[in-house]
Amino acid sequence: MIFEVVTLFPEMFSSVMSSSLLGKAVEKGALTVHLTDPRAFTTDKHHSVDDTPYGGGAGMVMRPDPVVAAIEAVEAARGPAHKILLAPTGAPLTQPTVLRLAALPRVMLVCGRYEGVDERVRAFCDEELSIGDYVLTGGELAAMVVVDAVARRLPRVLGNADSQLDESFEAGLLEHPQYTRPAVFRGAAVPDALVSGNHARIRRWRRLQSLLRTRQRRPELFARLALSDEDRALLDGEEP
Ligand code: 4GS
Repeated sequence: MIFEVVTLFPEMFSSVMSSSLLGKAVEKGALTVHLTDPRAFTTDKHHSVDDTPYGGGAGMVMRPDPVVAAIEAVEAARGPAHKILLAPTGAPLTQPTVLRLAALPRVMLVCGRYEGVDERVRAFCDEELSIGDYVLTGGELAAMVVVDAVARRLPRVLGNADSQLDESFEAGLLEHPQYTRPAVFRGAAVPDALVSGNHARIRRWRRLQSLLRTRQRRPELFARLALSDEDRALLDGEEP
């Protein structure tokens, strides 16, 4: 899949895109990332990409003309893309959204800077996503989060082992606890079920842990679950 990133700071992407799993995905050709700098589309002698807000106030706003010129140049050069603006006003990024994006051939990520982008840029994008309720200095880190989460769901990027690991989250559950050696660490032993060798018992233990954790830590996710008869039986056994 191809990501088109529109950013005033393309250099921010180099280490992330060449490291570990993402680097391998790029080497294999499973993932391509093109970077386009709106500053290259400025027409004034100072190459201005920001300006003061109409109506006054602190900070600067990203001008719409260089951003929209960059968006249009990318599509003219390489074809249409599903265009996403990263901003705190967007819909929250969730794993279902990640899976939806992983099925698209070309996704454009538009990164804002300063106090934000001119409102008129939104009309040139297909959707707006937020990575969480906090304020970043730019949309670049948010765009890298999207690339990372989407890339690991592409065929040829990870082994199936990992797709299975994600299934609980994709089903709206938190992951169960994980353990590796040593069997006892600073007095804390690995739970009996996991060293029992009984695969049905292990599966039930993990399922119950996922359910308990989700109910405890993310009640809003738990409320939306469609519990199976086995889920109810596991939870009933926990609280007689
Ligand atoms: C986010 C966020 C963000 C907002 C960009 C202020 C610079 C900044 N983008 N999810 N202007 N949270 N963007 O904080 O996506």
